Amino acid sequence: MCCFLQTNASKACSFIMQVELSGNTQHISQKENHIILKTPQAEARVWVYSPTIIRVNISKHFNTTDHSFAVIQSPEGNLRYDESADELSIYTGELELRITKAPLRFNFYTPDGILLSGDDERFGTVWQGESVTNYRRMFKGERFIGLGEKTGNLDRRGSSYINWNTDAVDYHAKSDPLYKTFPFFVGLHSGLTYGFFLDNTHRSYFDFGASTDHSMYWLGADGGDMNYYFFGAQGVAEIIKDYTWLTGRMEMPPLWSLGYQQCRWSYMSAGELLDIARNFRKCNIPADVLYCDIDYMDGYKIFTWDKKTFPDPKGLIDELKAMGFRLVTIVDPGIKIEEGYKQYDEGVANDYFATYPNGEKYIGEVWPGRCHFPNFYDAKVRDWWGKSFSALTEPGVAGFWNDMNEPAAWGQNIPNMVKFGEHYMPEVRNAYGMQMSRGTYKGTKHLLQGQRPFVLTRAAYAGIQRYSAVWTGDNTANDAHMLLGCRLVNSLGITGVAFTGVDIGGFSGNPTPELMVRWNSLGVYTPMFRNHAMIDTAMREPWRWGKQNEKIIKKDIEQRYKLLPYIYSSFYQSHQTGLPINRTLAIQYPFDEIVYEHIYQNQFMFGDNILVAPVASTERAIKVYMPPGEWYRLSTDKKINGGKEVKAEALLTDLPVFVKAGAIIPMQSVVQNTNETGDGVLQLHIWNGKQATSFTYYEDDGVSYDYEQGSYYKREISFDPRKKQVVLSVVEGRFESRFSKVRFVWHGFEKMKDKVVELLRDEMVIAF
Ligand code: NBV
Repeated sequence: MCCFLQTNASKACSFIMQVELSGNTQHISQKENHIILKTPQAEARVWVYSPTIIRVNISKHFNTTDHSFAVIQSPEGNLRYDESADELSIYTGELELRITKAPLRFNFYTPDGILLSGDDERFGTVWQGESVTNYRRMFKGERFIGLGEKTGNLDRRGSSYINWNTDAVDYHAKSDPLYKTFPFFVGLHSGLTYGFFLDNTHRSYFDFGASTDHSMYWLGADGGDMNYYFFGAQGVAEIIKDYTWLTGRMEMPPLWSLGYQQCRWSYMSAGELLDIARNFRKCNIPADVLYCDIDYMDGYKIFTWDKKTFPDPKGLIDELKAMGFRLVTIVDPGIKIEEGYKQYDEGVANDYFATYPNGEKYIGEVWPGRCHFPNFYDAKVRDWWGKSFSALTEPGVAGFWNDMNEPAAWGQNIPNMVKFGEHYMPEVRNAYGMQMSRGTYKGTKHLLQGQRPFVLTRAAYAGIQRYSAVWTGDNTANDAHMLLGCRLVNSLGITGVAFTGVDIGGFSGNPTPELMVRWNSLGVYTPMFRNHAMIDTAMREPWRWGKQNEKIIKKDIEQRYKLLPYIYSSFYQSHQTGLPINRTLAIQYPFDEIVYEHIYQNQFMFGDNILVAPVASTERAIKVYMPPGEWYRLSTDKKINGGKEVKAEALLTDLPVFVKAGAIIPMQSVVQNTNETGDGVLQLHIWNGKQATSFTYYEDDGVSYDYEQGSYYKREISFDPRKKQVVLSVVEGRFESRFSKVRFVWHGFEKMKDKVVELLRDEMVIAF
């Protein structure tokens, strides 16, 4: 039995997996803001979203609904195109799409007519049953980066991936799929960049030449349309900006969520949590956040408290607050089947749960036992879910941790016929965690009356950055996982998710003291710095590792707090531009081959100015790739000429961290938590360099949304080696800085003494 590829049309064939090509264009029309091309098999629609973003949707079903969980922008009106006998061309000024009519093929060109990316000439878009695949031409030397939380190498070429949000218990350094779906990647070849976002929530596939020859790669999904956005901007950072314009950017996070976070499955009682909090303060180890994992609940029923072990949640949270701690509690989607339990009763009464096609409610087992699962795709259900958080916000919970939302049920195999409203599970599964987080975020934002909620989620789909931070699930206490974690975080950054973290120390297993120390030193340079561990593992708090190691970990956590002004300003940059905090070197140096070498692929920039070289806990020296330019080792101020590989010492007390020449890094004195104002002196560290540089400094109250109404403090700080001066521009915004003085700390300058002056709102010019 076989089927033949027919370039003209699909021929009748009894074979169930018959291959259908998209065929030849027979009719072209224009409707409002898009063009429609019809073939006997399919319909393709094309929209322009901006001069660098074009959307193509090729469908067999001529569907009328056009919904996206990810995209928040609308196309431009007035689409214009040129037509010849064979082709149709859409030119935006920055990108050209040429559509071949017979067979129907889509090719994207730069304004100078160079092919950026396009269909494989032979196959283009193809269906087999309901599954749709786009075969694309692959260039010599083409690299691919992105897809978010995916194991493997920075360069995805030669690898294949599946998106199917999974509770990846015990995942390892090669497991796939994990918890999240980001069907977005950047292609790099011939000094050119492009981005590709397949907006389809079905199980999807990406094969970057892993299973084909070197002329073609392919991507597709089990159902839905070949619905993609093509990004033609030049530069990886530019593409990330465009992608996050399309799918949204994060709000400013609460400042406290950038402090040190201590978690465990579980602190079993209010008493235990308070002991942990007191011990942080006793040891003078800074920390801002403590967590309640599932055991705080009554029988794992969401939105309840165990009356014996957590008898007075408000009293507990008040005591924690008095010590400068915020509490985050976990929620899972599974609602226990138990009459008299509020969420169960309400969910049943209003039909809020997933069902079988005959209307019976789906039952799966999770922590509480037999459960129903909310249909988070329905706005009413999200609204109800959001309101239920009052059980947590009333006593004072400030952060909301969304777990098990792939969704997970014991056995990990929710039947395909389970329905969420009108959708069968496989159509929308990959967006379940995102829609749960959306309900959580909207609901808690409302309940907190003007305070920023901190939302954390395990499962996600493209666009999650609008609602939540993410962490990379149940990693393991070993070096491979620590290093993989850096790649996962870096890759999530390419797909627009800036607020990310891993379980520092490893969720399962017990880290060696060396691993714990090393991982904490990397935690300083991770957007979310959270230590977490599985039940029945050794306790993980900083003081559990012997006096000597406690001292090192304390120093690292102090370093995190010193860097908060820089980190907060970097979050502001993400909020404005979508650029991540942790950036693979491929963002700034996409065509530098060395960046992709396996020994260097974990390196990353932390914000604009800091380069971090992760090292296994067993190593005391490492080879580091220093990109072109001059650099300094952060701990010693030793100058290094870049554009080469160097050997760097990597003692457990001193992670190899480097600073760019000309860097401006605002810091502060050590505080024990972010409520403290410290000594009121903003420290401006400046590393000498040959080029003029600048840094956008940003501050606000760190907790409210007043910044949206102009209550912020923003100024440009520039360093000019020729004029020999540092200039702080006039302050923009109404907010009063929490600093009253500024200390200039000079690095790599000859005989320069620190200088402390009054911090003024007017322009300040400091000569050196
Ligand atoms: O709630 C318990 C754990 C949690 O600690 C972990 O961070 C999640 O990823 N949760 C998974 C459920 C148990 C998994 C074995």
